[in-house]
Amino acid sequence: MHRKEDARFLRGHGTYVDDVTLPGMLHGAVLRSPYAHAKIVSIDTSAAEAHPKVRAVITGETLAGLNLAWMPTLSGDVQAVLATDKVRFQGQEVAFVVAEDRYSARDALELIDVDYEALEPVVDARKALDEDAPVIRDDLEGRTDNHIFDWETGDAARTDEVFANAEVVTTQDMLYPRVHPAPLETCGSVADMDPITGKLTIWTTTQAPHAHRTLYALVAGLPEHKIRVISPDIGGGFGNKVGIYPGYVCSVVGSIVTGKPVKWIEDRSENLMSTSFARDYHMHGEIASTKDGKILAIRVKVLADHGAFNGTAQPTKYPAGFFGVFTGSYDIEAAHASVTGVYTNKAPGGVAYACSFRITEAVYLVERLVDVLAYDLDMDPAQLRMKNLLKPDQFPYQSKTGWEYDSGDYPRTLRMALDLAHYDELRMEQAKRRDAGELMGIGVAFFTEAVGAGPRKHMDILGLGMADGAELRVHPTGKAVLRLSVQSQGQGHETTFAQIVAEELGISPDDIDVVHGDTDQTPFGLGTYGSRSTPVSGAATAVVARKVRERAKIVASAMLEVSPDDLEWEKGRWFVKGDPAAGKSIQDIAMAAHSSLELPEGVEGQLDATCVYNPPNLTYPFGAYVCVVDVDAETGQVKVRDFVAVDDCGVRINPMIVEGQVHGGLADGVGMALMQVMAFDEDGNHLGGSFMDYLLPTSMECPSWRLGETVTPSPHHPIGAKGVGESATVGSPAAVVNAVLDALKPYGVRHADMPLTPAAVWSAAQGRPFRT
Ligand code: PCD
Repeated sequence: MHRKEDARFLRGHGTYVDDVTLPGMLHGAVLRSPYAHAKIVSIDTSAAEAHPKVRAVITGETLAGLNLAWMPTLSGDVQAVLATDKVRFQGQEVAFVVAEDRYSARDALELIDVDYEALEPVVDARKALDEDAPVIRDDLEGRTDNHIFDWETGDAARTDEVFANAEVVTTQDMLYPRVHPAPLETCGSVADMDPITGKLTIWTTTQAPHAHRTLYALVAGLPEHKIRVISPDIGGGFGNKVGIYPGYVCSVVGSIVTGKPVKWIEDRSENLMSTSFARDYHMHGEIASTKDGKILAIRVKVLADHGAFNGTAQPTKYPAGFFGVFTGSYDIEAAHASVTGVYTNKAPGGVAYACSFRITEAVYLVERLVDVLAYDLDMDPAQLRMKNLLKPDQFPYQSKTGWEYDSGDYPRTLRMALDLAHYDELRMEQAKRRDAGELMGIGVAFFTEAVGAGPRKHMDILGLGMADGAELRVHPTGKAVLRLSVQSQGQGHETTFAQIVAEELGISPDDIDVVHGDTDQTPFGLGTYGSRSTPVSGAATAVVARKVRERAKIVASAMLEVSPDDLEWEKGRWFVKGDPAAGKSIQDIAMAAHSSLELPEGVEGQLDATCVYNPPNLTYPFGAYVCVVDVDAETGQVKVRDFVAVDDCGVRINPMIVEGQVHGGLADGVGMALMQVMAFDEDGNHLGGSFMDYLLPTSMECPSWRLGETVTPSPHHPIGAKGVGESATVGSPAAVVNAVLDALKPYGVRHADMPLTPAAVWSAAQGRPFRT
């Protein structure tokens, strides 16, 4: 089925936040810090206030008066909305100007005079805990260092024991560099405080409208029923739009102060420099095995750079997200990880950019370690994986770090990927090319993800449990409207969620309207990220449709004058067992439910139902990827020649959408592996503030993806579906990096960090003899 929403998107009729225009609307702009670390001595706003088109200038001091200068982050830290004492990263929000138009607002920023006293910045996370490192968060009482948290998982003693007795121990340091979700649409909001009703309406770029509303209520003390958050069409989220940014809060304050609606839309550089980054994990990994390649244990120490405020996104109990799945897809004896988080003078974040809370880092770690082990043992990396993959009869599988993988047949999926790629022939071709002095690499990666957060008893964000809802109304004529707590940013929910209802009730998906992204119109829920919409709200949707079906059964029994027990369901109708001609369609039943028909016990006069779904477990999609690259030995340029991706996300609701999701994620992976990094100089200047410096992959750098699929339904999901939105971003970077390093093997290169730019590849191979 084609995407219903494309009818408006392809014609340019989407409505994004920047398309919202209200009568009398004013425009806001943010003044940002040029320094990574500096004391604010004074701020003079008088010249800006005198600008004829300026209506208000808001500073940290203004906000402090309202008790809004600081706001909570997703991790229970606080973040400055507008800086009062110090600036702690380049691009930090310092003042907010509200003017009659966007240009005047920007012009007036230049009239604000801020006197800064530069301080030494902490740029390298590895130096953040040095004795003499400047303390970044002196706003926090009693703070004398830049340490945020220590967290560990697994069994340290048992892991040490297995390592001590292992025949082979392989060690590798690796960096998962700081990257950015970089959605095409930047962040923004239009805030409208109605001075008469006291109702605040915010159109905003959010992946979690309900959570935002509750937070505005709690933080600003506004009554929750007087706040309406509307997340209209969103031009990509990728985790960038989960949290609340200072600009959103400023637009709200701007509207309260001026009594007019205030629009704030970020530009590209602001988005790249100040909104949530992802990754930035320095990992020291170790893998123990037997001489013939049976993996026994994995041990890892991580130093996590969280920037100036701990704004990382994850359920409360998991300060390192779901990094605990770093044991990957393998049957091992013991595992242990420890993660230390530190502050640096960089933008806050640590969002799950196409990653269910640090799973991307975890998968990269284990898949690089397995390849490094293959290198050391001189084994084929595909065979080494095959030897160690979990077997189908081990599911549900209890991992050594406490995760219960729901279902899988890993060897079948890997075999399919290798077959599709013609793996054996590729290895033969590679041998020939190496003889001819050419660099060709074949990279294999296998991943398991944990998506669909989460069981409410284990998972919450800022105290809000991670269940999600769905409401289904069936109109008298049998058309339906489904209201969801999750919010699409391009994933196609208006199509797939209608398809779930259609499948359960036999109403055409075209007759089902999906409503989302408006807190006044939808049930409460925590929103869309971590590929949780299908696992959680998708389950709620199936359950709610089944409730409607059960109500319809009771109505049908009254219509047909038989007992409900004598009815049988076929898609779209209830009929009398043994008499298929005597039946009523769901449309007939909907009309009858609203008619004067005397209804039996169990229905009140309509079919509508609601559901809040509290998932019993996460879902565990998985996949096998094979990447083939050619590397130019002279320039270091990598060309991705072929890419095979076999994904298993359980039952696929819309195969075309799933393939689109995979295509997008694979492109993401090529970007991270080969060209993207948020770099900083030693003063903390951001070096990736535009798409000229922070490179996004285009079709030019991507091959024509070749996809395969296996289907292992999730046993606990009502329709057997697992999430898929982030799978390819999680699995592909390791495949690309493994391929490039496989190409460089003749030079004796065992590891090099992402991004493998031509310069990085070229220098990795320097000084090593290789026949040409
Ligand atoms: N599906 C189907 N089947 C299955 C699964 C799934 O069909 N089995 C489909 C659904 O329904 C949707 C999609 O597919 O439509 C997806 O899903 P999921 O997986 O559930 O997910 P979601 O929740 O919906 O979403 C989310 C994701 C994420 S998370 C991300 S990053 C990204 C992805 O999604 N983002 C985005 N993808 C995408 N796409 C687009 N277009 N855009 C965007 O933005 Mo995070 O955490 O936020 O970082």
